[in-house]
Amino acid sequence: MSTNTDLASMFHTMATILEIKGESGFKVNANTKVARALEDLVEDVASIPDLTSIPGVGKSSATKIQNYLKTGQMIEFEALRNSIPSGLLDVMRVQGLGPKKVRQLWQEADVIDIATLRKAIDDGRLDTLPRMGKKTIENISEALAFVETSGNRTRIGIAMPLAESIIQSLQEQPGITNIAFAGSLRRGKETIGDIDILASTENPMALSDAFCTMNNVAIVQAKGETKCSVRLESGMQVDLRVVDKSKFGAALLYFTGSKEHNIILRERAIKQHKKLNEYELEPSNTSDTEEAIYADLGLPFLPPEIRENRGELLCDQIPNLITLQDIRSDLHCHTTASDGHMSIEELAMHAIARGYHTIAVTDHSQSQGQANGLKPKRLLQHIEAIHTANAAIDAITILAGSEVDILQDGTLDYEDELLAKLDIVVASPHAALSQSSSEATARLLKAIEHPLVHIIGHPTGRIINKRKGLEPDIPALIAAAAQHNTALEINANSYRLDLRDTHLKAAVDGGAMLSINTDSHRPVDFEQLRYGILTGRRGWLTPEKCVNCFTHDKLIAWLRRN
Ligand code: DGT
Ligand code: CA
Ligand code: CA
Ligand code: ZN
Repeated sequence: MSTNTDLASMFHTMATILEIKGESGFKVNANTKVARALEDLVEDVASIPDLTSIPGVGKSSATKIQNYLKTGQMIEFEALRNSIPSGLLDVMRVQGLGPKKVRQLWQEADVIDIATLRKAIDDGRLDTLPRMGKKTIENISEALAFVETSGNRTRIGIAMPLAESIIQSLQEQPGITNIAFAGSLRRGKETIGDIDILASTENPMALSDAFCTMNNVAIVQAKGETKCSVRLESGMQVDLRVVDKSKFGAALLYFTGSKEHNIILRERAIKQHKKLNEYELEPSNTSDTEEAIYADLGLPFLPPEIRENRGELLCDQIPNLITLQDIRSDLHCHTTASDGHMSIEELAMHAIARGYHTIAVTDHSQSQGQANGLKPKRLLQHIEAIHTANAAIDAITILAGSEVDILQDGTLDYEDELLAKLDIVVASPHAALSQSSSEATARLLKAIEHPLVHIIGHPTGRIINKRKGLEPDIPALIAAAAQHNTALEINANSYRLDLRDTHLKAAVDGGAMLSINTDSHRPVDFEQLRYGILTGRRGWLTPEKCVNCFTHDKLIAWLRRN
């Protein structure tokens, strides 16, 4: 379905560029309309014989779409993109800058990208522009700093604890009846644009005062009884919306999104001659909870993580998505033998405290010099030590494993004879992460097909906001993993979340087994499991498909499958 999304984003971009160029509202709207129509489309656009049958798509747009489907290119899109300085679209990423302001900055202050915007602010060029007050320039400067330093999206591992602590502190306020976070955070996305908090209270003033004076607030951008916006010192933007208690469900549903999910829900309501918006579902009296609204629309409760318009309204039964409680083992962890900070026994104690029946010790292999990877002789001693600890501790099974490097050409970092002595083998790529897609595919396929490999650890090696990682042919990997009964990992660490949600959904649909592991090096790392679970849920993962949810005996049988 990515064609629909790709095309929608192209039409949105064309609308934006036309607006930056000062073209007529009619032209801009026509493109926006097509973009929205493509976003709403349930079936693949390529499967529709007559594109003008899509509401909002006229003859000329249909031709553009057809050409794109045929050639993978859209001449009009390329031409438009080349008609303005390419950096102007980056300037659009600065919070608070829309196409009209960007046009003004471009035409009247020679701003063509992020760098020239900063220069224009610094040399005072903006001070004399009309409709550009001191406060506006300050806000732009603040927002720009965020784009310059951290990109504009925050890892969920940062945003989630932040939102939870904000909610915890606001919960104490007098008169609060409901408070929750919504938005991409509630949907468990790997990165968060801003934090959306929703509350009902009998004392709105007390709540907005408390919110705007939290000690990590850098600037208050808006303060009212129904909406407040602040930017935290970390650069994170947080919005608070206050709604009537009787409408809390409708508002929570709306602000949880995704936008795409809202659109298909609203259409369903319209078909039933009802009206759904951010305030309520009309005409029924069901707006206080999400459950009631879904039920009224003839739907089961849809977990926030799958509200992405990826088929959630179309399936007969929503699968029983994986939860934290389903996890019974962690199969990728490090000790002081390589670059971890726990002994084998400490690792075991943490796993016991979490109620696991099994923990795998998987230290790094020999070529990971900087991580103190184990040479074969040290690995043999380590296996001994792990087996001894396992015999001494009754409450848990400790598996002797390795996180063996998948070398550039797909061979593994130990001989098969040594790998065969291990209870579990997690094979991961660490180096050569910028090789070509076809090389990466061949490399990973070789590891997946290897009879001694159980799990492919963080398959692409990406680091969120920092490193793209490998870009293998994911469907090919999934097919091979399903065939060879090799599990693909969701590395729960919020820097990784690799496999990512969309790949994971394909893996689930493709019949591959998955494994959610924390890759713990320190005790606190175990806490990252929740992000792996959220990602799993976003990929529609059920416990049956996740080896970490197996009973002890089933897991051991799976490990010995070859
Ligand atoms: P983010 O913050 O970029 O990570 O993503 P979200 O999903 O949190 O988006 P945000 O913060 O812009 O808006 C929160 C929710 O509000 C969003 O998920 C759906 C809803 N929403 C926002 N704008 C629109 C809109 O134009 N149409 C509809 N139907 N819903 C919207
Ligand atoms: Ca948001
Ligand atoms: Ca927001
Ligand atoms: Zn690791």
